[in-house]
Amino acid sequence: DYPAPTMMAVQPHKTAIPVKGQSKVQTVEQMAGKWESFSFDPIRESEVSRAMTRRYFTDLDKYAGSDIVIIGAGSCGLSTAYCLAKERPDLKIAIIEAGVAPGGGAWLGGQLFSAMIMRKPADAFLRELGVPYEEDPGHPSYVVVKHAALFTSTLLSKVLSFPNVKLFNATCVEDLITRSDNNGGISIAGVVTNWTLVSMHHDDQSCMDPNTINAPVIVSTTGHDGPMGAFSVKRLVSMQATPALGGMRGLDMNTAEDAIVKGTREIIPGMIVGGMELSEFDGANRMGPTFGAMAASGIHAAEVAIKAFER
Ligand code: AHZ
Repeated sequence: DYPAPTMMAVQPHKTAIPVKGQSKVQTVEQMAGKWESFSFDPIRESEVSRAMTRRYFTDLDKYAGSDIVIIGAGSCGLSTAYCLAKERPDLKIAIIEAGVAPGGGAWLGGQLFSAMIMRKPADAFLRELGVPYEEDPGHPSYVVVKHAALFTSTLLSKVLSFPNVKLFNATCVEDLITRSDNNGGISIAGVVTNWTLVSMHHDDQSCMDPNTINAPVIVSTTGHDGPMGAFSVKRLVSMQATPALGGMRGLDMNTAEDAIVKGTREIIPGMIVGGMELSEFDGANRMGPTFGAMAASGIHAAEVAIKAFER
């Protein structure tokens, strides 16, 4: 059997390019027309397990002390991650996403419709990412991305390409790590995590204690209330760190988008809230299927997070 690799030997980001085995095939074109003789390079099954687990556990070790944790990989959280990672390649940024699939509600434009509407001036973020869009003739105030998934997959792939970002998906933030000050206030010192499947079964399984990530700054973008949404602001209320939530209000695109972008801020020391989670805290309107505010709130959240980190 092969010896288990030591933690010291693992360099996850330097092994991203596949090492050639026995295969003579170098390009896709060279595969064509040779299917009779096609075969994969040989592999031992346990190698596959080790290749995955040693990287995952190395990342768990590395990001147990993160610089910034983003909770929720929806359109706002991913926009925050992109801006943070681009601006500060020196920071360790962990993204914790409860779902298996990151992206939150941004895989469709609204209901089951494909097109994603972005009100100007958030079209600047599409140009930044290189996402193609079209103008709607006679409607100069917004642009249209032909499929919301084109925006979300482009943003996600760019975020995941940054070497200083780790996405832990299927992982849930189930509590906040807090510190008390002498005046009865609290500040944030990280997050408490668990596998989402475990978090969903605390009532019918024996206790499985969670894991922790320390970080001086967290950005919470868990969306508006729902099965898991508005997690961090609801937790602040239950620990009596803030008064009752304002509660998200009805749909009004014109007030909602400006309010979310302007209101993106640090609500207690070390915790920045952006995207639709903020609508629950502030009692702001919802905007429905227009996504410019999620991108702009992410840009704003990244700016506030860097200031908080540098304090
Ligand atoms: O799975 C959630 C989703 O991907 C994740 N999440 C929630 N609670 C979590 C927890 N731990 C880890 N405790 C958690 N992850 O957070 C993500 C939130 O994404 P979203 O798309 O729901 O929120 P957003 O604020 O990024 O975008 C909102 C998009 C909306 S909602 C809306 C309306 O209802 O009017 N309009 C827009 C544009």
